[in-house]
Amino acid sequence: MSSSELVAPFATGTDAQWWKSAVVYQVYPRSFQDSDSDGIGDIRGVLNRLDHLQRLGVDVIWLSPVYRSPQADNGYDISDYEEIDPVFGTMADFDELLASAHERGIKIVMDLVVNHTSDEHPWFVESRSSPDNPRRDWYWWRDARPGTIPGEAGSEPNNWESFFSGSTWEFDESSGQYYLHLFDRKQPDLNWENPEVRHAVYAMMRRWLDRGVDGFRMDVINLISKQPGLPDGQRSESSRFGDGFPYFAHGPRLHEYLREMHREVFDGRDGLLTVGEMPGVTPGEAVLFTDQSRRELDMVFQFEHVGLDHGDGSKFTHRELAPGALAESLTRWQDALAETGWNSLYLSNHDQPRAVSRFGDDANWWRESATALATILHLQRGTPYIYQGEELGMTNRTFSSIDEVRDVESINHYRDRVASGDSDSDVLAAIGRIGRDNARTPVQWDASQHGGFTTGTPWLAVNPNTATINAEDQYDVAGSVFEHYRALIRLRHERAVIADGSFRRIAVTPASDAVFAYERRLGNDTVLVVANLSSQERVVRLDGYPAPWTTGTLLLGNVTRAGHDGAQTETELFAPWEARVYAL
Ligand code: ISL
Repeated sequence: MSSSELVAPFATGTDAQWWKSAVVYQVYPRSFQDSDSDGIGDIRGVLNRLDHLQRLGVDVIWLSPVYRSPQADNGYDISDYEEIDPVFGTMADFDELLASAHERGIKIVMDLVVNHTSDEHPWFVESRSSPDNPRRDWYWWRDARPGTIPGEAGSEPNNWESFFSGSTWEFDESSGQYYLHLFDRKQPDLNWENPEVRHAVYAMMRRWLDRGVDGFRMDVINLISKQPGLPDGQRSESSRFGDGFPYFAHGPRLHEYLREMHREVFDGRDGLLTVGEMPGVTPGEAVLFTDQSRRELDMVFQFEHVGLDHGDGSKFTHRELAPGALAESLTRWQDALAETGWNSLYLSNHDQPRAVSRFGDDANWWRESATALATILHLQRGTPYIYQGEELGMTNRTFSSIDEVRDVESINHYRDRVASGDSDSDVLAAIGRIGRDNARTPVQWDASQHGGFTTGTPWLAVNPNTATINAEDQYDVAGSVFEHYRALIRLRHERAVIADGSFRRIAVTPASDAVFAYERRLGNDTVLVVANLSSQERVVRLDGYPAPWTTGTLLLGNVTRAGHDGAQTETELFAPWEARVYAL
């Protein structure tokens, strides 16, 4: 493919809210493309695949962490914010990637992981060295619970449970104190109460912007302010831990910190994008974080729709996804941020299972459900995010042994549950359904053994279905998942109504949970999306709405058909997972 054949990407221009018509693509570098045969993806690998991203037409790359890191959590444990980890390449490679992406009109947004560092970061090494070290207070050090013996189980300063199993407190023999880690024990939480910490982070962010990067995706940024006193969480009968979430999320100084960061880092700079990852954020709070006049963030990642299939207590406890629940949840967020604020739109990322396996029907209607889900997501009001491989319809895999699993969260969970008496096969089944390694198998570029990802041995096995699901087989193939994504991106770039229009859900009769219909409107321009999100045929009739199949123009669909029979009919038969987009 010569570069003249490539679709020119969206011209990002100078408009302050350019990201309203942009589409972001997440690269998880470890699994994207290996260039040096060590089995791990790297920055030169991303460079080698920029054609793919340009062909797709995306405007922005969100690059998961490439900083120096012991890789306890695949780079979300950073030991140097200003160096590139040798596993991913060098700073020269990074600069070349940035320049090359910019030449193609693609921006690069960095992952910013500042709720915690690695325990190997010099700041923590100093902090740990002695209770009087000037950096002691850069992290959360606490004594054992009064009346207990330091270091014994149950002596932790409070009863919070880590996201990655076990207590959030790690005992440090040499000082007899504990440090806080909401994630792995190799990820100590920074103490944002300390202004020196905040200003060190802001200075580091400014240096990246000076280098030319285009913004930040901020890892668990809603956890940086904690409730003073770090109170015990409420305990349930089933656990020795309490629920610390109300005390470590959305703490009292969160808005203050975000506004300070904005002032210190972003004021006076144009063309940037900021998105805060915020597990547990409510629509009301999201409006505040993303209200442009408050000068906090451009958008947030909310978690409501990716929690719909979580059972009580943990994500590993499954609850059947209720029909219609996804559309209902997405609609609630569209309505809540209709006037003020802005949504980010996503179905998957490196922490979630594959969207087509989770929300679609990858066994029977793989192509149809992957494209239907893409359609309903991308044409909402908000900025869509594509996670690598989603544009190919990549699926979950199965794990037949814990030895095939690499993710620290899944491995800790496995250890914990098997020690408590759960069976190996039950725990593996849960990991196969919801575990993070589903998303982290390497990108499937072609049908060869390792999918074109590496000529070495991949760090995590490539899904064997690369034989049938891969990029090479989808380029320029009408109706392929890839070409469908490409068409959706083009629609956003070409039609102001997709970027800026209002959203309104349209009811259908007979009422059906499976059908998601909505209208986008800007002035006289109206686009209507109708999708059957089920594996059964559905007869669709829109409530009090002119039948688009007789009055509208079909802009995009995912099922080939001869066309409407021409009769003036209010109802229309939708095939399983059929999605259509009409201009009215
Ligand atoms: O995947 C999850 C566990 O169920 C989420 O709770 C996840 O841990 C949460 O979304 C925060 O994710 C981010 O921070 C983590 C890192 O492991 C994730 O990869 C990152 O996206 C700690 O940095």
